[in-house]
Amino acid sequence: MRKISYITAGESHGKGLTAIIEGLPSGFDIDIDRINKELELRQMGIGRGNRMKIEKDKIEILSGIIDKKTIGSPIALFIENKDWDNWKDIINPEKVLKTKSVTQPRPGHADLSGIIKYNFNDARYVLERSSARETAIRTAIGNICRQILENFGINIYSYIKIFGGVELPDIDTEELKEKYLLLIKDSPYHNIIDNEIKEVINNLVNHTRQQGDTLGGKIKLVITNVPIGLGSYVHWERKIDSILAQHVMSLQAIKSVEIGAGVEVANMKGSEVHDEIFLENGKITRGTNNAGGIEGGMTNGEPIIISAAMKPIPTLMKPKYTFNILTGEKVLASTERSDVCALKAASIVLENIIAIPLLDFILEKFGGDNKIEILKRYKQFQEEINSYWNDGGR
Ligand code: EPS
Repeated sequence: MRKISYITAGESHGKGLTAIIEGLPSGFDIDIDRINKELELRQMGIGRGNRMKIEKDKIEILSGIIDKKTIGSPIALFIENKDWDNWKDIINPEKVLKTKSVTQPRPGHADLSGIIKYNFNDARYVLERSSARETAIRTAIGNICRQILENFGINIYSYIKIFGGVELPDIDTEELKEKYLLLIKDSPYHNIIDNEIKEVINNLVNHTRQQGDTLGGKIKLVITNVPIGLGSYVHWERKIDSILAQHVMSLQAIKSVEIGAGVEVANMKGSEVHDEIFLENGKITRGTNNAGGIEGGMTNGEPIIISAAMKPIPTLMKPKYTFNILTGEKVLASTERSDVCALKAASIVLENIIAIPLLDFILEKFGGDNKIEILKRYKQFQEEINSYWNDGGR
């Protein structure tokens, strides 16, 4: 990242989660209720477990925002873990206490490589930080960036494309924009609107829970009104697709990231993949968007489309085989209270965290320390782009 930096800290059952974000310009309105709304949405969704009945995530802003506006200083954030009340005699930085040991590393989890890497004899120390609880604070950071991006007209949507192997229809961008706030965002089923499919999904989740198993899926992100030319083809670490992919891949349990037609391009001919370019009334348009809004490491003005596959959560109530790290004997993996599926949560997290690198690219291109100068440059750029072709081209 070129302009923004951030760091998060906090354990899943520790006192809370914290973060500092640095590099944001001054003068942008930040609505705290909107951050809290995203935190609430992140906690819901079909397939979530009992932890979500304990937590009621609320953001505390410790610095960097005054009178509901960014002031250019680092923003420090905190979210309390309500569950810490039940854990303070187990996990506590000030006392040496008996930990709730995890010695039977779960296949698919960070447990085993984590204990080897950090020389622990208890995977508790690993899972406390590798837990997706950390995504609460990243959602808050992301939402601050997302609120700033909205000043540039950029909006971010998501929908579930595969829920535990059940393929759901693609949603056209215009339809998504229309239905999103009304039908999708507040629903624990996200874009599963059809009652029959809801029932299928409910049965699937209940059955999977009874079986002690878990489910994954695929999420699509759609980002609209992105200006042409964010990122660059000139050097590998400036390609916007590589940076966006890194952010998506950094979300716990994500195993693949695709842009536009993604893996399907392997089965298509060039004539099928590449989106034709039209100039209509001075505006550039494309017939299709297989490129997912990115060509040559740069945005091309079409919506950015990103798909992410989430693996099923590795904590299985009917566990798989592993070995005990203290005795070496073959045993079943440790079990802990967990979720059956967290696809809605992951959708909300992705919508917000993708705003962090996007804002970074906006700040790189349009620069400045405060809202007025950045928006002025952005407006001037848009006016110039729009007038190129009306004036008969370059
Ligand atoms: C998680 C396990 C569960 C989830 C948790 C992520 O927590 P617990 O072990 O306390 O039941 O609920 O997600 C959250 C706490 C959250 O806020 O999203 C894991 O192992 O990753």
